[in-house]
Amino acid sequence: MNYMDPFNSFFNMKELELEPEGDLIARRLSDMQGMYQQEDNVAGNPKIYEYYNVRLPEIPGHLQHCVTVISPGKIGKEYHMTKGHYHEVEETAEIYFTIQGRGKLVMQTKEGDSKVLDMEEGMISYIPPYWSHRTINTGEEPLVFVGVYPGNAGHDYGDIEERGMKKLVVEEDGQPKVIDNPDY
Ligand code: S6P
Ligand code: ZN
Repeated sequence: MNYMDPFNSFFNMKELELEPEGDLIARRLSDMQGMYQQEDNVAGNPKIYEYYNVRLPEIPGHLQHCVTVISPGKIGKEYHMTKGHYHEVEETAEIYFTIQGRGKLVMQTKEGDSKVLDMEEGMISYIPPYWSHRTINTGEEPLVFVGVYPGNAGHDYGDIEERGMKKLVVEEDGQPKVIDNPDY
Protein backbone atom coordinates (compact mmCIF):
# COMPACT_ATOMS: atom_id res chain seq x y z
CA MET A 1 0.00 0.00 0.00
CA ASN A 2 1.24 3.47 -0.92
CA TYR A 3 0.33 5.66 2.08
CA MET A 4 0.34 9.43 1.94
CA ASP A 5 2.28 10.99 4.80
CA PRO A 6 0.17 12.96 7.31
CA PHE A 7 0.99 16.65 7.40
CA ASN A 8 0.16 19.98 9.07
CA SER A 9 -0.57 23.32 7.51
CA PHE A 10 -0.38 26.56 9.48
CA PHE A 11 -2.61 29.56 8.97
CA ASN A 12 -0.81 32.69 10.12
CA MET A 13 -3.57 34.76 11.75
CA LYS A 14 -1.44 37.94 11.76
CA GLU A 15 -0.46 37.89 8.10
CA LEU A 16 -3.63 36.02 7.04
CA GLU A 17 -1.51 33.61 5.01
CA LEU A 18 -1.31 29.85 4.79
CA GLU A 19 2.12 28.28 5.31
CA PRO A 20 3.28 26.49 3.24
CA GLU A 21 1.44 28.55 0.66
CA GLY A 22 -0.26 25.85 -1.47
CA ASP A 23 -2.33 27.25 -4.34
CA LEU A 24 -3.23 30.88 -3.79
CA ILE A 25 -6.11 32.21 -5.86
CA ALA A 26 -6.91 35.93 -5.73
CA ARG A 27 -10.08 37.35 -7.21
CA ARG A 28 -10.40 41.00 -8.14
CA LEU A 29 -13.50 42.83 -9.29
CA SER A 30 -12.50 42.16 -12.92
CA ASP A 31 -12.68 38.41 -12.20
CA MET A 32 -16.34 38.79 -11.21
CA GLN A 33 -17.76 40.80 -14.08
CA GLY A 34 -21.53 41.14 -14.00
CA MET A 35 -21.87 39.73 -10.49
CA TYR A 36 -22.44 43.02 -8.68
CA GLN A 37 -25.36 45.32 -9.42
CA GLN A 38 -23.30 48.53 -9.51
CA GLU A 39 -19.75 47.81 -10.59
CA ASP A 40 -19.39 50.61 -13.15
CA ASN A 41 -18.15 53.52 -11.06
CA VAL A 42 -15.63 51.65 -8.95
CA ALA A 43 -12.12 53.12 -8.95
CA GLY A 44 -9.33 50.69 -9.91
CA ASN A 45 -9.74 46.97 -9.69
CA PRO A 46 -9.98 46.13 -5.98
CA LYS A 47 -9.01 42.73 -4.63
CA ILE A 48 -12.19 41.20 -3.23
CA TYR A 49 -10.93 37.91 -1.78
CA GLU A 50 -8.29 35.26 -1.93
CA TYR A 51 -8.20 31.64 -0.95
CA TYR A 52 -5.47 29.19 -0.16
CA ASN A 53 -5.90 25.57 -1.21
CA VAL A 54 -3.83 22.85 0.37
CA ARG A 55 -2.74 20.67 -2.61
CA LEU A 56 -4.42 17.26 -2.49
CA PRO A 57 -5.50 14.64 -5.03
CA GLU A 58 -9.00 15.33 -6.38
CA ILE A 59 -10.32 11.85 -5.65
CA PRO A 60 -12.83 10.38 -3.17
CA GLY A 61 -11.42 9.60 0.25
CA HIS A 62 -9.38 12.78 0.60
CA LEU A 63 -10.67 15.94 2.28
CA GLN A 64 -9.88 19.15 0.43
CA HIS A 65 -9.39 22.08 2.78
CA CYS A 66 -8.73 25.71 2.15
CA VAL A 67 -8.84 29.10 3.83
CA THR A 68 -10.75 32.02 2.32
CA VAL A 69 -10.05 35.64 3.25
CA ILE A 70 -12.63 38.21 2.05
CA SER A 71 -11.50 41.81 2.49
CA PRO A 72 -14.02 44.26 3.99
CA GLY A 73 -15.73 46.68 1.62
CA LYS A 74 -18.61 47.21 -0.77
CA ILE A 75 -19.25 47.46 -4.49
CA GLY A 76 -22.16 49.88 -4.66
CA LYS A 77 -24.51 48.75 -1.89
CA GLU A 78 -23.35 45.12 -1.97
CA TYR A 79 -20.71 43.84 0.40
CA HIS A 80 -17.63 42.05 -0.90
CA MET A 81 -18.52 38.43 -1.67
CA THR A 82 -17.23 35.28 -3.35
CA LYS A 83 -18.38 34.22 -6.83
CA GLY A 84 -20.28 31.26 -5.42
CA HIS A 85 -20.55 27.79 -6.92
CA TYR A 86 -22.22 24.40 -6.95
CA HIS A 87 -19.98 21.41 -6.48
CA GLU A 88 -19.42 19.56 -9.74
CA VAL A 89 -20.28 16.36 -7.89
CA GLU A 90 -23.52 17.81 -6.58
CA GLU A 91 -24.05 15.26 -3.82
CA THR A 92 -20.97 16.47 -1.92
CA ALA A 93 -21.34 18.61 1.21
CA GLU A 94 -19.00 21.14 2.81
CA ILE A 95 -18.25 22.60 6.25
CA TYR A 96 -17.23 26.22 6.82
CA PHE A 97 -15.55 27.12 10.12
CA THR A 98 -15.37 30.88 10.65
CA ILE A 99 -12.18 31.91 12.39
CA GLN A 100 -12.38 35.71 12.07
CA GLY A 101 -14.88 38.41 11.17
CA ARG A 102 -18.57 38.28 10.38
CA GLY A 103 -20.68 37.70 7.34
CA LYS A 104 -23.43 35.77 5.64
CA LEU A 105 -23.48 32.42 3.88
CA VAL A 106 -26.05 32.45 1.07
CA MET A 107 -27.13 29.06 -0.30
CA GLN A 108 -29.48 28.02 -3.05
CA THR A 109 -30.68 24.82 -4.72
CA LYS A 110 -31.35 24.33 -8.42
CA GLU A 111 -35.07 24.06 -7.50
CA GLY A 112 -34.86 27.69 -6.32
CA ASP A 113 -34.84 27.31 -2.51
CA SER A 114 -32.66 29.84 -0.67
CA LYS A 115 -31.17 29.85 2.81
CA VAL A 116 -28.95 32.41 4.53
CA LEU A 117 -26.84 31.66 7.61
CA ASP A 118 -24.83 34.04 9.78
CA MET A 119 -21.09 33.58 9.91
CA GLU A 120 -19.19 34.72 12.98
CA GLU A 121 -16.07 33.69 14.80
CA GLY A 122 -16.49 30.13 16.09
CA MET A 123 -19.51 29.31 13.90
CA ILE A 124 -19.43 25.96 12.09
CA SER A 125 -21.77 26.08 9.10
CA TYR A 126 -22.94 22.96 7.29
CA ILE A 127 -23.62 23.17 3.55
CA PRO A 128 -25.56 20.00 2.69
CA PRO A 129 -25.26 18.25 -0.70
CA TYR A 130 -26.85 20.09 -3.68
CA TRP A 131 -26.71 23.63 -2.20
CA SER A 132 -24.68 26.26 -4.04
CA HIS A 133 -22.83 28.58 -1.69
CA ARG A 134 -21.53 32.15 -1.62
CA THR A 135 -19.99 34.02 1.31
CA ILE A 136 -20.31 37.73 2.03
CA ASN A 137 -18.23 39.89 4.35
CA THR A 138 -20.63 42.22 6.18
CA GLY A 139 -18.08 43.33 8.79
CA GLU A 140 -15.25 45.82 9.01
CA GLU A 141 -12.38 43.36 9.22
CA PRO A 142 -11.43 40.46 6.92
CA LEU A 143 -13.83 37.50 7.00
CA VAL A 144 -11.71 34.37 7.34
CA PHE A 145 -13.04 30.81 7.21
CA VAL A 146 -11.84 27.28 6.60
CA GLY A 147 -13.74 25.10 4.14
CA VAL A 148 -13.53 21.27 4.22
CA TYR A 149 -15.06 19.20 1.44
CA PRO A 150 -14.68 15.84 -0.34
CA GLY A 151 -11.63 15.31 -2.51
CA ASN A 152 -13.59 14.86 -5.74
CA ALA A 153 -16.23 17.63 -5.21
CA GLY A 154 -14.95 20.05 -7.89
CA HIS A 155 -16.47 23.47 -8.64
CA ASP A 156 -19.21 24.48 -11.04
CA TYR A 157 -19.47 28.26 -11.46
CA GLY A 158 -21.56 28.31 -14.65
CA ASP A 159 -25.08 28.67 -13.28
CA ILE A 160 -24.20 31.52 -10.89
CA GLU A 161 -22.04 33.29 -13.49
CA GLU A 162 -25.00 33.27 -15.88
CA ARG A 163 -27.95 33.90 -13.57
CA GLY A 164 -26.55 35.20 -10.29
CA MET A 165 -28.23 34.20 -7.03
CA LYS A 166 -31.78 34.88 -5.86
CA LYS A 167 -30.70 36.72 -2.73
CA LEU A 168 -28.33 39.68 -2.42
CA VAL A 169 -26.82 41.11 0.76
CA VAL A 170 -26.74 44.93 0.75
CA GLU A 171 -26.08 47.64 3.29
CA GLU A 172 -29.14 49.61 4.33
CA ASP A 173 -28.94 52.23 7.10
CA GLY A 174 -25.53 50.85 8.03
CA GLN A 175 -26.87 47.31 8.49
CA PRO A 176 -26.65 44.19 6.32
CA LYS A 177 -29.96 43.30 4.71
CA VAL A 178 -30.88 40.26 2.60
CA ILE A 179 -32.98 41.32 -0.39
CA ASP A 180 -34.39 39.63 -3.51
CA ASN A 181 -32.14 40.05 -6.54
CA PRO A 182 -34.19 42.23 -8.93
CA ASP A 183 -32.35 40.74 -11.94
CA TYR A 184 -32.87 37.08 -11.08
C1 S6P B 1 -14.64 25.24 -2.05
C2 S6P B 1 -15.08 26.20 -0.99
C3 S6P B 1 -14.30 27.50 -0.87
C4 S6P B 1 -14.41 28.46 -2.06
C5 S6P B 1 -13.80 29.81 -1.76
C6 S6P B 1 -13.93 30.79 -2.91
O1 S6P B 1 -15.56 24.25 -2.28
O2 S6P B 1 -16.47 26.42 -1.06
O3 S6P B 1 -12.98 27.23 -0.63
O4 S6P B 1 -13.81 27.92 -3.22
O5 S6P B 1 -14.44 30.34 -0.63
O6 S6P B 1 -15.23 30.87 -3.40
P1 S6P B 1 -15.51 30.62 -4.94
O7 S6P B 1 -17.00 30.64 -5.08
O8 S6P B 1 -14.80 31.68 -5.71
O9 S6P B 1 -14.93 29.25 -5.24
ZN1 ZN C 1 -17.69 24.68 -2.12
